[in-house]
Amino acid sequence: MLGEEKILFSGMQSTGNLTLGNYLGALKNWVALAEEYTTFYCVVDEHSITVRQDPAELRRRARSLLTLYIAAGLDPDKNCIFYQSHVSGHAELAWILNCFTYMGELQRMTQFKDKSAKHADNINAGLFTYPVLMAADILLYQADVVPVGKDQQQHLELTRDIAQRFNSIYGDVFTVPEGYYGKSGARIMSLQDPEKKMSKSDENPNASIYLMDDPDTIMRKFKRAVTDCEARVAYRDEQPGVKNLIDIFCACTDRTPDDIVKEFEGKGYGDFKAAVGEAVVDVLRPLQDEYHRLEKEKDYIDGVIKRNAEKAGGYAIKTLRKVQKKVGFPEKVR
Ligand code: ATP
Ligand code: LTN
Repeated sequence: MLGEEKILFSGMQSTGNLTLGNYLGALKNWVALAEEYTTFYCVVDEHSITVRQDPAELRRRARSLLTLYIAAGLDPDKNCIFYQSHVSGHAELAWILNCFTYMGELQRMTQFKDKSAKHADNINAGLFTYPVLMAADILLYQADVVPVGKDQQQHLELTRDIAQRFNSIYGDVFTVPEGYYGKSGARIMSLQDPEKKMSKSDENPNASIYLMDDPDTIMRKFKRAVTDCEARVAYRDEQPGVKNLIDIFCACTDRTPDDIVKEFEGKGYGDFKAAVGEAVVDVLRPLQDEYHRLEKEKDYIDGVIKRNAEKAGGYAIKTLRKVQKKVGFPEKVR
């Protein structure tokens, strides 16, 4: 209940197919934390249009992502699972927070720099102010904790700065949130370039394991994963490809790097890669089965979408009204 339990907010963009990085870096932690908090798990579809999208495809992916949240183990009766675009408060608060965020702060964001390099033909203002909308998502629900992968740490720190700045002017309006970065899996790297994070928008399908990949595809991608010519399973920065595979193995099995290095002492990369592949297949199988079952439950999913949008909207409006009053917007005449 609000006021008793602490509040957790997190979200994912409905762009591309979810990868193992999204699962191990975020979704898996969401499930682990769900019991301890009042939770809001959002499909942040408004963030997705910072990059051009096909409308039908975006709609399909948003529903698929929402279904996947449930398939991963989040009970939609206990966790508020909803679409960002169904709660207008996100965009409304984002506008206000835009006026409390500096250009210089946004210019420093590495995700903006990366994405504007990648989409040089469409460097739109939304891409630039993306972190402000993310801050609005979080602050609207007065979240205490935000589980994300390490790549989002910079955005989360900006959210904290915006909250503190607003509070220092208007009093205690926002809870200042903490980031939560899981122990293992916080940064899963590309299987083809271990210096780059595994990303659902990577053009090379061999770089990522998609959550819906079948076992043969998974095994094949691991077989082809880039390693090195050391021919030794070791957990060290000089062997980033092998290190990443160990990280994946650990996150899927809850084992430690030491333990894995010992098991593969004197063995080649072939055996090791096959073992990592099998661990991943085992983790993804139940999730895929549940997803395919839920996909067919149209009325059930529709009900979840409707109920939870209303519930989220109820929380959001409280913060929004408070903020509007603080900044000096006239109250509505009733
Ligand atoms: P895109 O490539 O489209 O920017 P993405 O794969 O980075 O997308 P997001 O929707 O931006 O995915 O992120 C969803 C969540 O997954 C975030 O919490 C993010 O930190 C986490 N995440 C994304 N990629 C990784 C990764 N390689 N390792 C660990 N966590 C990740
Ligand atoms: N920016 C995040 C997605 C995101 C998010 C959020 C995560 C949007 N709003 C609020 C946590 C909380 C990303 O690109 N991964």
